[in-house]
Amino acid sequence: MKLQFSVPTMACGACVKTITNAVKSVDQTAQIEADPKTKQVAVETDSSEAAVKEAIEGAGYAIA
Ligand SMILES: [Cu+2]
Repeated sequence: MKLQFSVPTMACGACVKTITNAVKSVDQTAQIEADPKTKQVAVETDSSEAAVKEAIEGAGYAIA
């Protein structure tokens, strides 16, 4: 399924990398599109929304 998150503190490429790695730790095959300009993270995954959310928040990024 396709999930969409708003991550206001995602500011640069390093943030994108951190968030991408965090999501991949939950689902290695996940497709992640993260844009620091729009603060949007789109994730195509078979994992649950709760698991992906927890991974992103666990990496230090609050979800709006
Ligand atoms: Cu950053």
